[in-house]
Amino acid sequence: MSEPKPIHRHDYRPPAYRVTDVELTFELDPAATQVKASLQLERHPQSGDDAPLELDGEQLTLKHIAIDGQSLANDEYALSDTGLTVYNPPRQFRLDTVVEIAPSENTALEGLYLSNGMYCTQCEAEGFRRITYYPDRPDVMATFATTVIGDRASLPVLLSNGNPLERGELPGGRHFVTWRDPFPKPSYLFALVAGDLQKVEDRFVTMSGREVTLQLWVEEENLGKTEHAMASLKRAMQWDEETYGREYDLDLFMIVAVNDFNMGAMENKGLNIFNSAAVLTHPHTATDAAFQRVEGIVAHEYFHNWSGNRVTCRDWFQLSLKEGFTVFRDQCFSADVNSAPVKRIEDVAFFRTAQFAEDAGPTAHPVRPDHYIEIGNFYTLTIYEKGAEVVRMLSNLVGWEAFRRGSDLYFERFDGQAVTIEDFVDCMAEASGQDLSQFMLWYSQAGTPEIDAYGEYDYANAEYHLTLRQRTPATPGQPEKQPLHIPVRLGLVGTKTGRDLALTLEGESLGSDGVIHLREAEQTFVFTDVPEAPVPSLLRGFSAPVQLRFPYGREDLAFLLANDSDGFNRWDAGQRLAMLALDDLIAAHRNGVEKVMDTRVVEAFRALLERGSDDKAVLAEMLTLPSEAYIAEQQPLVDVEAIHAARDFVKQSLAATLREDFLRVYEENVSEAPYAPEPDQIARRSLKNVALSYLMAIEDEQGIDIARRQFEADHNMTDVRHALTLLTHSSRDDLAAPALRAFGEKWAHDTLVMDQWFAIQVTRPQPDALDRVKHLMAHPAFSLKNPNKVRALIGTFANQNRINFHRADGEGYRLLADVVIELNRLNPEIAARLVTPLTRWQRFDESRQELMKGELERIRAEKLSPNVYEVIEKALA
Ligand code: B3K
Ligand code: ZN
Repeated sequence: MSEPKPIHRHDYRPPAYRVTDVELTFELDPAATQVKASLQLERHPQSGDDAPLELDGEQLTLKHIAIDGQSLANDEYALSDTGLTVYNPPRQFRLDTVVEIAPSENTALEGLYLSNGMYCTQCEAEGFRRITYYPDRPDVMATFATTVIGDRASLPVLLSNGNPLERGELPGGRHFVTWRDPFPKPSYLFALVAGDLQKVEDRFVTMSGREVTLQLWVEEENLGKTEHAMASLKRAMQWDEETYGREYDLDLFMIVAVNDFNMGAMENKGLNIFNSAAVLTHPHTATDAAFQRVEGIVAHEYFHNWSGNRVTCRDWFQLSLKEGFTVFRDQCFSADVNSAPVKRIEDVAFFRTAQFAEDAGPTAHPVRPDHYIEIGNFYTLTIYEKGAEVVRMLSNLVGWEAFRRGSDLYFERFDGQAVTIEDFVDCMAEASGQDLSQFMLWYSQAGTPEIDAYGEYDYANAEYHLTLRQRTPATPGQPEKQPLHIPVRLGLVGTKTGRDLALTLEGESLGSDGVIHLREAEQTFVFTDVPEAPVPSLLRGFSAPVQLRFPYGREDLAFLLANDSDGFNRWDAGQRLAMLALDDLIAAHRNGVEKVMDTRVVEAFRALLERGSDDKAVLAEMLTLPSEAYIAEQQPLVDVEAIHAARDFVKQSLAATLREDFLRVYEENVSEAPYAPEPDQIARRSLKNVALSYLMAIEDEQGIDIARRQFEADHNMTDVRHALTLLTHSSRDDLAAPALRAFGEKWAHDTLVMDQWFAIQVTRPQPDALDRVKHLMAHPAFSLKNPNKVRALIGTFANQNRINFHRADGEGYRLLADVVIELNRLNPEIAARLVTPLTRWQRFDESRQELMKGELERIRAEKLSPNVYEVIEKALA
């Protein structure tokens, strides 16, 4: 077996031929769909006369090939497993091909496949080559006309990109629809859907007064779950007009919900295809978190119409150009329409857990990678979330107005083109007049920068000296790192007043909340006219994706938790305070000494509970302890049991001491109002449910009673799921079993709710969790072919049930490896993603390291897809 070879960014060459127009005709059939393609091609002026035409193509059966109507002789072209070469084509010509493909056999869910009897496509990044022979690269942009032919009775709805041109009947009970997309696009944005679907329709009038028809296509039983997505879409359209001056460009915008989908959703031009979990909601089936996720993803895909579709990527190394920018845009949108501080807290809490872990592991890569084997492995937290943090830093560095001018320039200058990250950053530099050359290192250097900060108050001179030292640890292939340009937003909080002091740096006033620019390996910033000793509040709002350490005392943190004017840093002070206490308890557990709860943490929590807050959602976040995954990220070596025990101990101690407060907070926030996914209601529910978690931590009768009643009251999925989780995770089977049974029976017909039912059970801390996973894999609602099921059951277990996945006997690892081996054959993209927890073996004790590596070796012995091969090779390098 030949090893797959990496592709290097520096090897980029423009295509030898460009495609101007494409005509496609699909005759749909599960086992033998016929795809006719007619491409108008033109040789690039810089390519030689003898340049062959290279087209990508995989798993296609070629039936016919002709140039300008002349069939090609066998020696005029060559076929391989990965494509088709045509020798000596003319300078300008039409290429006609006919191929046959088998959607029903497509379990990888790339290209054209079947989901629940519905035909659908996923072409990003390289799925179009499984549909027809084509230069399947983002820098080839063409207009597409697509005719879809199918059986009228079973496939009444036939969709593709753009506008419908023509439709009609055909012999044999078939019908057709022809679509035309006037905007030139790369093949990865092609889409086709055919099935028995129903639509919900609405309209949006753009800022220039054009009317756009909005359609959401779903299976009939889901018609009642579309309202929120449609409302979100309209909000997103309006937000993009108001915030970026961008309006929608076609007369029709369609979203289709499908059950089998590798990712959340896909931004195909005019025809977004969504994982049903990322679009369907109903108060009884979806939690607040799901409502918010749907809103964010609908917006994200819509925003891609400009940041991604109108202006796209030159090559896949530039992926973060569209993804980082679009995530930044959807984050700002969600912050604007919900609680901004909570959105930031949630995003950063996730980022510092999951992206930091990626950056510290064997698959670490820069926001713009230099090479890859399989681009499908690079839809990562680094490309998406760190990419968004980099764009956020840019917007903060140049200021919103210059950023907006820069984005206007970018969209206007590059409209209809496939461009690079430099093109984007150059627009920002041009619009702001700033030198962003050092900043570019954020795109090329992998790893999480660490900043060690020290501060000293000079009473005699009323100065505060702040020294920052930066260092980025080595990552695979990048042993040496250079100092980055890091914006650090900060305040100095006066210890007497509890207020932000005015910041004066080298004679310049920065207001009371300012940004300093760290560019050197070490820099000291001297603030003058500081009238009292301050506690520094550093990296406010997480102004850069770094790990910042400062030798805070616990009093300092309690002080910031109570006084910091920056909501984000107030939360962060609480997290840091809890971390100090947790560190002690982890050590106590390891040393076998009695655990003692830090009273300062208890008092800080008591103060929070008593004082309350205007923003209940922020308060709920402040009362939430760092997750086991985050705690693990902060340890030099992960001690799974000690982390679990320490966190449990803190939770129970807080619950026991502050029981009355939690009870009061719970009761104050109960509401009978009809469910709405609005910020105020969501905030109350989260606060109430955090309180209930504490009450259930000690499992006293009153807590149990409340949880049971909340479950039975059946008001909305947020409350029901939370109560069910607490009952299921309790130590009492007489609580868990009946609730799970009732829920499972009630929702057996709803695949998205069953996903939640799986996830709730496999996160149980009880030692039977692993057996349950195995048992549930045989459940009729489970299928390895459905990515949502795999994520809900296996992914959730491996990523969120740390104590059981990392069982000392290695059974958790073995189970994961077994599933990865099977999925490697069925769906390589999902398999490569699922194996991630095993790749982090370096973080654990020796015995677990051996067990994890053993499983990785066992996977390596299989005949691997390029996806899994690349991840395993990195993990074992
Ligand atoms: N652009 C898609 C990514 C799909 C790629 C799958 N291999 C989703 C998104 O970021 O909007
Ligand atoms: Zn995206």
